[in-house]
Amino acid sequence: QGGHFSWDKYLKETGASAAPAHCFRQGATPPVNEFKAGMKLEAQDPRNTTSTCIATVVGLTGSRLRLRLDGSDNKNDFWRLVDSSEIQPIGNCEKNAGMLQPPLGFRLNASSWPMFLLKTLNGAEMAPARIFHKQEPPAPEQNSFQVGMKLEAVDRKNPHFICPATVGALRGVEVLVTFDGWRGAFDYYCRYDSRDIFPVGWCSLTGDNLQPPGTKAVLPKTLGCLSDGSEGTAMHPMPGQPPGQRGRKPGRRKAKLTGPWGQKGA
Ligand code: MLZ
Repeated sequence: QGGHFSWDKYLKETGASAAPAHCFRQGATPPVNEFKAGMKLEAQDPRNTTSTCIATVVGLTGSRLRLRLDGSDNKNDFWRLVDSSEIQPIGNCEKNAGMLQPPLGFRLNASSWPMFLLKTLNGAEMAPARIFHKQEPPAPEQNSFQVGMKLEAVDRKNPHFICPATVGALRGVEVLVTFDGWRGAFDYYCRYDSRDIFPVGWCSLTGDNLQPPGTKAVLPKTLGCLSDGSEGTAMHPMPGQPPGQRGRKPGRRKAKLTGPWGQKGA
């Protein structure tokens, strides 16, 4: 739970502060996850958001579900919070006069979809309606993030990971999520009310495994955990670093991260 990373120590050492809870579109306590692997539900196809598909819970992590669309492959799993409005009990689509659709990349001939649907639902364990949450938490009225605030965020390139991050910039209703220790390689802009960003401490409440920061660190010069001037144990160089914007130039004053949050990438 939370690995060896300690926000307490990290915030002290970085002199940063956590974005207050009211900035986020997340409840004060994470939503209870009563789903089980194997349960089926309806989900919007993330690659074709007008389609409602059948999905199977293939994993659980904290308040999130790892979902796989029935009839799809195992390369396009996606994660949703249990209180996401993008998941519904089976039957909801039909109730609203909709039609269940094959996922983008349906592995069979389109004409076999009706029979596939019948078979996939026959005898399936359907997630009961009572374990769904009635609604998503309301969005805060405005973007009240500030540059420099810390948070926990889904790494959208590796969406099973939630990682320590910092608000890098603000752009109207958008927030630049920058991942600590990764020199920009995983950064993205999202709306301030995105469900992919969480207050500091979220993962320790849900039981999610918060990843430690990377070792391609952008650290204040005064940081107590900088030591011998050698490169840390980062996995590989990060592409796309705009010169002079973030981090150190290669070959200059490199930092080794020896803090209590560990040194391993993933
Ligand atoms: N170990 C992998 C994943 C990095 C995840 C970073 N998250 C901000 C890599 O080095 O690509």
